Amino acid sequence: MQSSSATQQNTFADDVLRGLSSDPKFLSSKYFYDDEGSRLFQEIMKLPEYYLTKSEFEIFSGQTKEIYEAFGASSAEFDLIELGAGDGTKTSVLVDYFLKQDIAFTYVPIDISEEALNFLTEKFRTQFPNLLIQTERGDYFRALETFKSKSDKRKIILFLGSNIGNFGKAQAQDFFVSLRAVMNDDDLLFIGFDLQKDPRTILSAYDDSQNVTAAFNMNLLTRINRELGANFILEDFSHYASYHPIDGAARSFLMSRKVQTVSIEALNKTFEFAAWEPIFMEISQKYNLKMIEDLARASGFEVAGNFYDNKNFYTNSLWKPN
Ligand code: AVI
Repeated sequence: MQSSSATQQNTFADDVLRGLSSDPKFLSSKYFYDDEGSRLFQEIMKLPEYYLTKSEFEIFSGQTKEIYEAFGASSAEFDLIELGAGDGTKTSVLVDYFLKQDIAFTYVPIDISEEALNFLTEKFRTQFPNLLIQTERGDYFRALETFKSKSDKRKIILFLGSNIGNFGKAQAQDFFVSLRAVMNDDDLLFIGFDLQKDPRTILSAYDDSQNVTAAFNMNLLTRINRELGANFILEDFSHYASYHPIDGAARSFLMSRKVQTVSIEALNKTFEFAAWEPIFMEISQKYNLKMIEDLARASGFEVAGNFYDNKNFYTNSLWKPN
């Protein structure tokens, strides 16, 4: 039997093979987050151009009481479930407020990464010694199912950080349909959506002046070199970001600056690149309110309320099953 890390390696190799054999070529942004990628994402969140994290934090810190009330958090004991552990900065604002209201709840971060869960648990245990924490490791749906068999309390599920934006439209709907299937009628879902706005504001969030986003994308080539024995020369690729105001999608590409051949040992294969051929790296979908409402309805939910930052750059949308 393969160890789980060997299995993960195969999936990575399979996905790289599929992506680089396609026309147009693509790589999945879910592989951005090795140690260096996670560090670079922390840097991105601090960039002046990357407004998303600041907007969501402003909502959480400026409207904590309103969010608490909308959750109906005082009525009965509940589980506060977070999909994707993150660094907990936004969630800690809610947790702090909830603890001060003296309500009974358990915080349940779910993540595929053991390290991310350990980091967050450590941080929250120090910050909130009285908080009940139960971690679930694994993919979101399986972990939710497992957790459901351990607790029959009402569930409030957080999916923050505009992570839904990294799914295409059909994939986003499939995701919410699957989530609805494991939710009870009185559970709630609280989602972070980045909103459509001045295209220049969006574009500069993905094309920052310090080139951190470029390094974040390039790091996936470094990861493929290291883990799959490839020979990508980073200088022969350049990062290109676009925003398309009709479909509301920001997209990142790595452009091959010249005709070149890259070989990947683990795949026993070479890949040809034409001059200025793109590798599609990531979608960051931006929403408007109609898109959010349509998506909720199509996935078996209705929008119970939206919370906005002062600039209307971002919304945290509260959905209930219908
Ligand atoms: C994690 N995700 C929501 C980020 C985004 O905005 O799409 C990832 C990212 N890519 C480039 N900058 C940030």
